[in-house]
Amino acid sequence: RTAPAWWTDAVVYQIYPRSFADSDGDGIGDLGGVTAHLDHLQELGVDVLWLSPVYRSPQDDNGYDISDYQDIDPAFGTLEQFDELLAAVHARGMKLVMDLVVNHTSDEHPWFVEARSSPDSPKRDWYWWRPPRRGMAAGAPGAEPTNWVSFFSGPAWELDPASGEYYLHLFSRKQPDLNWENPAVRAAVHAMMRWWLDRGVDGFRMDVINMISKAIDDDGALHDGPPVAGTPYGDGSGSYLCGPRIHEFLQEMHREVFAGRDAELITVGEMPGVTVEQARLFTDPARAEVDMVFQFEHVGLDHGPGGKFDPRPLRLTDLKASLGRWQEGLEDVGWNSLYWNNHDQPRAVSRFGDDSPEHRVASATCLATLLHLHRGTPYVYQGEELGMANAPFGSIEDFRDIESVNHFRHAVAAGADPGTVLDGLRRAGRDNARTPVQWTGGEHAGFTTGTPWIGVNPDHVTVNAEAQRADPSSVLHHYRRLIALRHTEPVVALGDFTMLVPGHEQVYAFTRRLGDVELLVLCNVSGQEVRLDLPGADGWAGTEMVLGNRAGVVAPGDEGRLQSWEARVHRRV
Ligand code: TEU
Repeated sequence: RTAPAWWTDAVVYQIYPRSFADSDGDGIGDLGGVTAHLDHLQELGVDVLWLSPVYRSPQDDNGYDISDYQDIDPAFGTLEQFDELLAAVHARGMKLVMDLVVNHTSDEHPWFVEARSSPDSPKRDWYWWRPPRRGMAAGAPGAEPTNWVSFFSGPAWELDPASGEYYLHLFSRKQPDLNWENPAVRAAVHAMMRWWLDRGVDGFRMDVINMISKAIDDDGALHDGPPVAGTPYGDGSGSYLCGPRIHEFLQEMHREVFAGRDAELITVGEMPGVTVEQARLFTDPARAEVDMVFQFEHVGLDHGPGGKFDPRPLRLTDLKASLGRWQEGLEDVGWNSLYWNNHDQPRAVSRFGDDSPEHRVASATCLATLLHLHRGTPYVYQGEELGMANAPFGSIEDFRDIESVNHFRHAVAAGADPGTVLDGLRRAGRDNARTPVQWTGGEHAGFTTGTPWIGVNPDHVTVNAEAQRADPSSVLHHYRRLIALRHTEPVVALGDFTMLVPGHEQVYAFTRRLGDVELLVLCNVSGQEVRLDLPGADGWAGTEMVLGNRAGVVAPGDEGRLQSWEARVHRRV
């Protein structure tokens, strides 16, 4: 048995640079802002920083549309500033992971510019070009090569009038999909990745990496998917999620890029729709693909019949069943990543907790404890460590995100009530996670001296890093304690996981065990006090409480009483 990988007891912190900190007063966060706040991250205790894209980009999707993989966007700084940041991160004993966005490029990337210039261009086949549907005129309604809907509303195909052909874009029309069937595309991506590793970066978070292999016929044809209710489109995910060559492509990437140096690196594949069974294959070290994946099951449980913008209440029992199945599924092979939110998801405290003044701190720290005590590598999204909440967006003009803006336009054009659509965006829109990090209670929350590119949440007056640094009972201090616990107590990283009371509607409870050491984790995921008899929890009376989020000690014999949103970790040997 080999020693556990270094990242098993690591905590990763995600930086969305645009919204982290602005150092030059243009209202957009930048690399200088990250460098200036490394103390905050070091004090938090995180081991790895994952930087959302900072490459040169027209910023149609805030940097997930890349026009030069080997340069920094001027809005974020320069390559020299990047090198300074990397050196500063390493000097503090932390690592830096880049976002790798290679399912698609920007339509302004020279590869695509060349591909578009002529059907005879040698780069033409680097993307997915197809003629109109048989018997239909280019541009006619429904003439797209397949019926696939784009993630950002409307068809996943854009007509290029010059050639009369369409190109595929699963995301925005400014994000054409690369054709991974072409070996030259793969070689170019591998070379670019090696260039970053040679520069000193410590790994990659791979954007929608399970979409790079598309199912095609022998003659190259792509196929329609089942209809999507309420739209003229179809769901193509059966053709592009974990497609036929995905494992081959990832194994090839590992051989070409990571082989020989993977022990020091961390790789995580973002994989919408991935199942536990697939994740076992992707993360089995013997297969040499990726270290861990981001799965989406638990962040889909509150999607209603109308999708993510039609949320429904989450049942705690469903959450336990889902997370529990992932714990079990990856217990003997592979590894989990653990997250509540990121730049694409609403804020955790607003979604899974309660962001009212009465419950914000307790629910944010309860959720944090619950997640970080699972087996897997936890990811903290910027501001989560402060209990930052969803934003009180007014009108559609307050939104910046292409997904939200497009959804509003399409839904309203299709006859939906604008107020209802806005409610959905307020609950689930990605901009909730993209308001500036709240450093102080002062102007623009200390994020910028200029005009922020998106509104600052007015609650920064009370919720901010400066205030929390001075308050030992703050969300920030709780995250520090949680992260420190993972670093000092091996059972947190490596212990077995056993779910308790799976049918309980309020309490999320489990044990972890490594050798003789056992932890009991009790979380009241509700605003009401609860008293429970824990089957299988005898022998915990009077045990040491190593972490808790509510004041007071537990009286012997009263272990089963949990205050609203209380979370406790007990330890015994
Ligand atoms: O997101 C992939 C993804 O499938 C979704 O989470 C997506 O953000 C959207 O919300 C679907 O409804 C990744 C990035 O994280 C995201 O920011 C990018 O917009 C997207 O890929 C395209 O690069």
